[in-house]
Amino acid sequence: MITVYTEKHKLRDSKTELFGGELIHPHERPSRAEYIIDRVREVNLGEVRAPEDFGMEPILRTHDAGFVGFLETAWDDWAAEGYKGEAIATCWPARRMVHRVPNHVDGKLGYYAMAAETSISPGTWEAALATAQVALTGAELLRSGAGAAFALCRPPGHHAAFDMFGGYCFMNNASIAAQYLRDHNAARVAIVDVDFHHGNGTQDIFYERDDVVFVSLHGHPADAFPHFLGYADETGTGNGIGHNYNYPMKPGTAFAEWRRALLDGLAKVQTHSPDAIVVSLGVDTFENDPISFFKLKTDDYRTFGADIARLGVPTLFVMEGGYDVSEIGINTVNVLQGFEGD
Ligand code: SP5
Ligand code: ZN
Repeated sequence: MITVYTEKHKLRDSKTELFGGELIHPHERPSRAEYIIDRVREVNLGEVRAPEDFGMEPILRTHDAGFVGFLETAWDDWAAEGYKGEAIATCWPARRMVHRVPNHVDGKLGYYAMAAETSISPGTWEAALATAQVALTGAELLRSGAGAAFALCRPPGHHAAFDMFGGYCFMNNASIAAQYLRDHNAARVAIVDVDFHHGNGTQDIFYERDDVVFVSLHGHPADAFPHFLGYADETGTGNGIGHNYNYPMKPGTAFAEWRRALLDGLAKVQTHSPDAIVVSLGVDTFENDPISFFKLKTDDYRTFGADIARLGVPTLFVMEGGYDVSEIGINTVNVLQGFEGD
């Protein structure tokens, strides 16, 4: 299968992540994509190609224009204040406060952030924009007849909502790709999110819709980030009722149980007969992942890649999380090889 990749991901190289009360070297770092592209090349998965430029229009089908404008200038606005560090939100429109967009960058950061661990650094916007184009290029490959494609996105996207960034994410690459497919002949699309974390952003974007089905397997929000979305009783609203499926699972969940949830979710996907599937592919479900608590092993990734292939629907894989270990390359590519049956 074709991999879409650009070195522009390296422009996202934040120096800080607020973690355990410290500013640490971020888990979401450039070496992640390097491990993955190295493995893609090592196993000769297929052609690696650069993204095309689809401009802003398909991004604004998914994200709020004010939010995207904020991301574009956030670093410059922050630097203009004379602050010494990276841009981190420190205040929020919490319960019973007003949700109006402030003028000051401190207020804007709180308005548009869903979490504080994700610092905005120079180059963040350029990398986020480039990786949205990677996802769109992958979607265009499906539109033009490919049975599968891999969008090696970085930074990841599934925590980014209509008008929020956070969870290491800025724009929702998988959602932008799904919307592109909807706008180009796919009547129904399913997004299957196998990242360890709940895809709160993706759920938010499609929650009222019946044309994009969302299935997410994740650490239970009572125990895991993003903590405030991802319960099993979140099933959609309005036209979207019955089109959102969450599978929260407890600490220590191993592959047998995880796979039962996946197969259940894939059966739900089948009942909606989608024309295309977008897989939000995080491999932070791995037993050695430093911030997660599922227990998947390297061979399990091949097994579930094959499970997804059995649906027989054109599938775009969009990279999400998976941290700090060289196995993220092997595990990610195992899914793709399992899908291809080799
Ligand atoms: C795309 C993606 O995988 N984003 C993940 C964002 C997680 N951010 C908050 C992490 C807080 C982790 N707490 C871990 C406790 C480990 N003992
Ligand atoms: Zn994750």
